[in-house]
Amino acid sequence: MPEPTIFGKILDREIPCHSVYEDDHVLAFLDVNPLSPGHTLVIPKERVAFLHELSDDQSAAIGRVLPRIARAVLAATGATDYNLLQNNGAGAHQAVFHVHFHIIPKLGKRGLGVGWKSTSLEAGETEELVVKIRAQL
Ligand code: DGP
Repeated sequence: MPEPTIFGKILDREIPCHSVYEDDHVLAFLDVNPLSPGHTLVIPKERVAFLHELSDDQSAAIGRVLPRIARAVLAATGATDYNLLQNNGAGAHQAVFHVHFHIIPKLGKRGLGVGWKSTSLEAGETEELVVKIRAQL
């Protein structure tokens, strides 16, 4: 068995958290280092590192409650804007290798800062990618 992640330990009640929601498949709790007040983490109880490893059932369970938890965070903080962030892999800033969704209220300057350096693709690259991705689905 792999060593449990910090979120596995939270699920096992080995370490505490400020829980705001729980059901049979999902736990949500406040981030210990929030980018803004109300920064909440929503995790599946299934212990996998990356979103693409998550079962359809657990994906559905998370999808079902994310908007509800987001509404509660907005109502509690007074925020109207927020980011939903989900990092996969160390190169994509993932630090805890248990799937998690961040709900991050934008409150003035507090919240997620995004560097969005958009690019464009070479001629034909888009069509090629569509073919390749569709072939995998
Ligand atoms: P990420 O970079 O997407 O893997 O974000 C991991 C987040 O988890 C980060 O915002 C801090 C938070 N975090 C790490 N350890 C703990 C913990 O022990 N308790 C809580 N509540 N949050 C944690």
